[in-house]
Amino acid sequence: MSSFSINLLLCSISCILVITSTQQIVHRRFEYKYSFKPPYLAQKDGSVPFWEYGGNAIASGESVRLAPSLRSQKGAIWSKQPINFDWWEVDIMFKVTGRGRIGADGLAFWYTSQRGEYTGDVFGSSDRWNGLGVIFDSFDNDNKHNNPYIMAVINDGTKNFDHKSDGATQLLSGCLRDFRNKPFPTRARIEYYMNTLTVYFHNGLTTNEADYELCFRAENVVLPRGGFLGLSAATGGLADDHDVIHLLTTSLHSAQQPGGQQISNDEQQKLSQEYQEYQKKLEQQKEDYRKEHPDEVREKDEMDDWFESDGQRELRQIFQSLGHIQDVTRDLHKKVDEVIGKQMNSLSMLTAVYSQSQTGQPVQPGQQVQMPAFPITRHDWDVFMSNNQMMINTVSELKAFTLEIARKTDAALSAGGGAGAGGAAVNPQFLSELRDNVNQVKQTLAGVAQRVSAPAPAALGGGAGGACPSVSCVSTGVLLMVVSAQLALMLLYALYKEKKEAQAKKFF
Ligand SMILES: [Ca+2]
Ligand SMILES: [Ca+2]
Repeated sequence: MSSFSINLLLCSISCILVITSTQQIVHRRFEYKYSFKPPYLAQKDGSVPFWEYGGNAIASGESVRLAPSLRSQKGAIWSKQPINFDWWEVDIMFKVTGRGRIGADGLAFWYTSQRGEYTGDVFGSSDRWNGLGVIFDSFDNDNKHNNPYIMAVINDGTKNFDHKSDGATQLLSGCLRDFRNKPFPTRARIEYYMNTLTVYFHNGLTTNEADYELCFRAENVVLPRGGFLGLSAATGGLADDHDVIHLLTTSLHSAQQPGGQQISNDEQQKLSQEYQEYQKKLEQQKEDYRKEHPDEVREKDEMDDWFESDGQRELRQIFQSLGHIQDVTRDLHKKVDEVIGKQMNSLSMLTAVYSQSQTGQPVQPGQQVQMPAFPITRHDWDVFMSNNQMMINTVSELKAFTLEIARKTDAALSAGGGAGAGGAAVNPQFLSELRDNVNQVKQTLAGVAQRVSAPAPAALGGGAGGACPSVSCVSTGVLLMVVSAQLALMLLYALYKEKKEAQAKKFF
């Protein structure tokens, strides 16, 4: 067995040991024997471990091209073994790309009691299948302008797929989604649990894991037990490239299912032993490889990325604390917004009270006067404004500081990564500098938090304006004028900034 397949096995076994259930009662287990993924998807001899492919399909290290963009091509890949669990989830990452505005024919995922042909009539696989086909149909045969379409078709082995109607009368359920020519690979997650079939689709406009959308959910679906997993694709007169980047299978076990939820001690021991053996083998092979290819040692050492050194761990911890600081900053930002909102409220209240006192209207019974009737002085206003400005400055300083740290961390990480690949440790000077910076940010944050929570000194209190005579220092008109002048200035600045940005964009 080559070192690449050992890599895959090692990773998969560790995945089994590491993956724990995130959902309440569903226990999940990654099934490496029913999965393939890059890198080293195919080995040097072109074979894909645990899978067989045929027809026009070609496997490389990075993907399986089920059908290339040539006329009338068909290809498929099938798991060598039938599955040995009842409920599962399959995540497929694929790309259907072509230069035409429309393409053909499409791609299909299969879960069937028998493996299909490699050059069959239904998207590259056999007709009259027994089980489930999830079909990504690119070409609109019935000309109803409803393709590309994703649909599930269940067959008991007796029916022929009706291409003329795009399977419209046979499908269990489906959804209209365009999966061709997306900036990132599209993805589908097919879940079969407790006789409920759910298909989610990721439109490939982002790489965000959270962007799966529900395509459909169907209940009371009964599929044959112990089926084979497969993928196939076909082209016609029009032709797209049909590439599958990964197929990841996870078995799902309910808490009640005996043996499903937890690996027994024996099994765990066996797996650990297997893991140790593979690790030894891998080390041995790495050593041999180093002896044979001294020049390529550096590239080979990338496998060490699976394990973290002390320096890497420290960097990871710094990243985590940076993330934490970001959260705190966001909270602070919210609080500052709240404070500003409250200040605006107080200001409007003050204006109302002041205008009332000016007109000499008596306060109506039941009307609440929350603030004493006093005018806002110029001095109070200045203090208020300077406090505000101080807060804004502090927040922007904080932002610049955080960015600086992020930049330094990036630099340190890349320096550390480079050094790590060379076998050396991360520069401790970088780390201590980073730590100091993080501590400084923490202190600054604490200072800001104190300032935000502390009562604004003198502002709006009127105490500092004690020297002011009982006659108002500033009339409502003047106050409103100052406020509107301030607003106008802000507006002008925003416009100016926007113009500058637009100019800058033009330049780049
Ligand atoms: Ca079609
Ligand atoms: Ca159609």
